[in-house]
Amino acid sequence: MQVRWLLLIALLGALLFTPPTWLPEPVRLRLAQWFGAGAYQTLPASVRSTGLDAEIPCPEDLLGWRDAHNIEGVDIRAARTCVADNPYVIAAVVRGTNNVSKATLIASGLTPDAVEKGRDLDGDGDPDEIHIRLEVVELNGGSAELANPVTQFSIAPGIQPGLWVFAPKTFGMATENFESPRARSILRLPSPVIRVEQGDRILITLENSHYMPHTLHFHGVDHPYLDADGEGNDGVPITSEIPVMPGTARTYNLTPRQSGTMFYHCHVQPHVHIMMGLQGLFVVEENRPDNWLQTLNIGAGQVRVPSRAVRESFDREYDLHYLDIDKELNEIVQRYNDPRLIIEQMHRRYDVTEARSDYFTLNGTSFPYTFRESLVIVKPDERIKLEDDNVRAGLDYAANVLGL
Ligand SMILES: [Cu+2]
Repeated sequence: MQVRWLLLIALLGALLFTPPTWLPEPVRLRLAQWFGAGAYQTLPASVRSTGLDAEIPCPEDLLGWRDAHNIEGVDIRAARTCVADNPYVIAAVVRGTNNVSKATLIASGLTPDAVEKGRDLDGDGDPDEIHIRLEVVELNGGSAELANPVTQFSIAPGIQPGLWVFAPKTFGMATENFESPRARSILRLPSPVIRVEQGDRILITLENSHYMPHTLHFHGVDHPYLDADGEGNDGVPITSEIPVMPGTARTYNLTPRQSGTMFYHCHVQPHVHIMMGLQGLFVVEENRPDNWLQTLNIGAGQVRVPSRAVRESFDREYDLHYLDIDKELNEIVQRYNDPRLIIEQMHRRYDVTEARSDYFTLNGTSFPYTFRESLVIVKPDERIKLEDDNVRAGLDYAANVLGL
């Protein structure tokens, strides 16, 4: 009798740790996330019981996210890095979150309206009406109840500066499971790369889920100063508009005519909000027939569904997002919980002319995590396209701080 019970418990345990393949995909993903071998072992050193455990340099790819996939008819290339993006997110943003199955949507964590794709206006086989919804998420913020920051995103082992990021609209919890304080993979630094096609009619709604006012400003992207209703469309308070207040939303609209790599960011108190992480790449791809784009690249890095124009001339494409972090600024949200005190410290006391670069990040992480997911891997004679925001960020920063 007892042996039978032990066998049953062992069998249940084995099922939870390695969910069988005949279970539906979303169920398997949930089991793997909650009970899988990777659920507990990759916590950053700062939240472990002992400080002596070493982190695994290259965690096992339990969910198979590194492999090439075909999901919803979308060919997603293999990632050669240790840590890769969720392929269900990629499939959902290529097809549109309004066009994929519920199973894919659930596995992606995105809401049905996160990236809506509509009509094909020029009849060339791809959607030209795109509606993106972004929220604002705080990572590594302070909590009156907990000793460690919430929701955690480590830029390097044990290094968790306070961050604000634009994030795609998601459902469910911000952490990866009930036990873990870590942010789920879709919520991270940097803000997602937004990728659109020349001539697309783009609507981008900022749903301000944060306790501070923010806006969206599309730097270098060709867009009208006011929208069709005469409302602010440039994101610059107070000249163009009143900021998007906490709990409210505003939709910006644009039809970019020029292709290129641009930059988007919040324009409220930009000398600090941009440096907190509210900035991302905005890439306008050349118009091609049947050009289904990876509208969001979460965490930047390899573009696993490159555009037609990129595939014509390059073997692979990587987005490179650089951000340097000043501890003095980024720790403010960990030291204070009252938004009034955060505003006072950040907007009045913090002196940006004395800013220091304590950490440098590439695609949201610093060494040694850059080895996990930011490597650009090249074989002899390959042609690789690199999209990078370094010059844009520098110019934009200078323009904002020096009033240029
Ligand atoms: Cu802001």
